[in-house]
Amino acid sequence: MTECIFCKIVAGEIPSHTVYSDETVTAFRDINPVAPTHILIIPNKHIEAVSDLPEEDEQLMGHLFTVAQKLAEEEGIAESGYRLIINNGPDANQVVFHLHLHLIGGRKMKYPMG
Ligand code: DGP
Repeated sequence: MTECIFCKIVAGEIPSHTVYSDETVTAFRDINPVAPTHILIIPNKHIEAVSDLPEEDEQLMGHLFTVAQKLAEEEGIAESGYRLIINNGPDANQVVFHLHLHLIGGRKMKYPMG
């Protein structure tokens, strides 16, 4: 798993602007933000995509969302709203194959995307 860029971020081997971390989850600012707040929330363990999520990690997925909720409060976007996105596979343009939840907010977004 050493070639995974997000595993390297978790390990502190490459720099990131980390905004949250605990034993199971790390969150850091996206290198290419599409909105004033754009944070990636990832499991520390390597899971490639939702398609590969083991049933035993259901709780871990829930934790990604409660971390998102906490970060949205900290970013001041809990009231104005935010979008949570998980891209899964080629048609969804998943680029990094380490499961991640995008937390995007701080501007009015188009519906359904953009
Ligand atoms: P996705 O299409 O869901 O796989 O999005 C991957 C996101 O990861 C994309 O918005 C850019 C971001 N990203 C890729 N490499 C790095 C990196 O090295 N550092 C940070 N902070 N973000 C990265």
